[in-house]
Amino acid sequence: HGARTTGRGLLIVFEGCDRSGKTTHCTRLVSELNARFTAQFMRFPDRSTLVGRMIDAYLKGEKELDDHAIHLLFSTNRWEKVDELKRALENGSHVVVDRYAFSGVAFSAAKDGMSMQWCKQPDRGLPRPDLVCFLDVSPDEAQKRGGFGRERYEKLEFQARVRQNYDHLMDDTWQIIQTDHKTMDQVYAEVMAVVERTMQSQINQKPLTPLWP
Ligand code: FDM
Repeated sequence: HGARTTGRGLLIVFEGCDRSGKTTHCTRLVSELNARFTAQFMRFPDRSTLVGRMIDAYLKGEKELDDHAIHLLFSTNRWEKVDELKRALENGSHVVVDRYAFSGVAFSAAKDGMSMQWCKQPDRGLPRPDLVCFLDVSPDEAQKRGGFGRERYEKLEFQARVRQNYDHLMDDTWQIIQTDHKTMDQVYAEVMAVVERTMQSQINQKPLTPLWP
């Protein structure tokens, strides 16, 4: 059966600020991986669940929630999907995830009075990704790409604080891909290169470990 994986699939997470191109590259990666393996797409927040609908209302400004409460809902939204996620990986499917616990911490901790340490706690124990693809975009470039939409966090100064928080979450599973002044295809080629490298390093099938060490 050729290139099909025999062990667990890879957990590949995409992170980055708004307008970094995460969703575009996630979608393309899933379809290209599916030509050679089995791959599945997930995204957080998953707005289709009951909890996800509350998050959606919050992001659209239709609902007010305490900063701690919305943080815990974002985390709950991941925990309600963790069985599905683990099952897919154990069945040998790669899973490509558009935002994960790192967004949870980077965004919530950008608010006054919310510490990184407090924010990390509810996501402790989630499966740790094999690769975090961080798509970096400068605020200037993000503006040029059509500016920000109307959702709650889509403001320049807030995004700058989020970007700083990401710096504190990076470890050796992260690959930073600069997207400024590059075409979609150029960025995608870099994404594919780091995914291929991760596949090589996962050839001896390291088991899943929990966040955060
Ligand atoms: N976001 C996303 C959070 O604040 N916490 C989280 O845990 C997650 C997963 O939700 F502004 C924020 C990030 C973004 C918003 O994300 C919606 P999408 O990717 O634009 O749907």
